Amino acid sequence: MTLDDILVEIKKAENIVIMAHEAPDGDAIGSSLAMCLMLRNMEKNAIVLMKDFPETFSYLPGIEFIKTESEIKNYDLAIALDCPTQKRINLEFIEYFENAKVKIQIDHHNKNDMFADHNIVNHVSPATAQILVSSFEYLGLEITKEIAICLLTGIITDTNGFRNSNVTVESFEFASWCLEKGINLSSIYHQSMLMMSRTKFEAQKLAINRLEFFEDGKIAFTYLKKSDDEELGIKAGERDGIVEIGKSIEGVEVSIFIYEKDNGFKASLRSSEYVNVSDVCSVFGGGGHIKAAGATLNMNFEEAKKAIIAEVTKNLK
Ligand SMILES: [Mn+2]
Repeated sequence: MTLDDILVEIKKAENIVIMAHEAPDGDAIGSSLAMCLMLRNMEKNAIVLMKDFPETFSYLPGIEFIKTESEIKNYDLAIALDCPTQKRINLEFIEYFENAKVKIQIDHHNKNDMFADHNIVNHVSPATAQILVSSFEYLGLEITKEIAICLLTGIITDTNGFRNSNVTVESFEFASWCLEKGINLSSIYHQSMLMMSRTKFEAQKLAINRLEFFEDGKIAFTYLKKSDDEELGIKAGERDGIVEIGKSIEGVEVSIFIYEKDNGFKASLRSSEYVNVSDVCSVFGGGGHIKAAGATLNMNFEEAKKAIIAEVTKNLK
């Protein structure tokens, strides 16, 4: 299960399907498109199966290879990116993963269940895109300008704009290499991190107004309900970044953001210094990274709020 084995599998395959976790973020989209463009440069028939990605990412090269359905049923190779467990692949696409002759996954999540035939998992990498940078370099595959823009987007978004403590020397080295290549880093930073739709702004405004502090200001909590989605017209990705707001406030160790889904609430957690929010989320069957994690709470609002705050409080000590 080395990178060389993966290259062998890629060379053998003709039709390749790529997918990432549902509700795709910048790393999921950027990594998928980078992989797709690389495979197409190798004369492979590759597509990305993905839906509900934020429109602010439509500047990414290769966006035309993102499809929501596939004519091919049995792919030679399926590649899952940025996805810690098979369960997080969009249900509509899971059959294409299951039916593929060979399955590969490349990921950086803390609790990955090694669900593929070949698993490349690096917990300390800040982004799947960054694993792809070193993998492509190791395999001697050319990172074109288009591919680099996708990879850079993944690294920028998953490090929260180079601000999270997961950022590494390699993140900056790649950014610097992109600058040397003439890529407009400032414009990509702006489009991937700062640009927001009007609706996203309204959602943030509402979440800020509702933000409450607990445990002497060490916990920040806010939420959005389904009725807010309907009222404001909130779409996929437009809740991204809300959880970061609480984390930026002085004295806050853990920021919690929950939003209503069909069967309960999805919780997003961020910590600043010492709380392992991946552990907190695993109590509810979720997971993620030490300082950024999530879980689904199959409860009503009051129960969900109480349960998640109680679990975080336990971990503050
Ligand atoms: Mn990621």
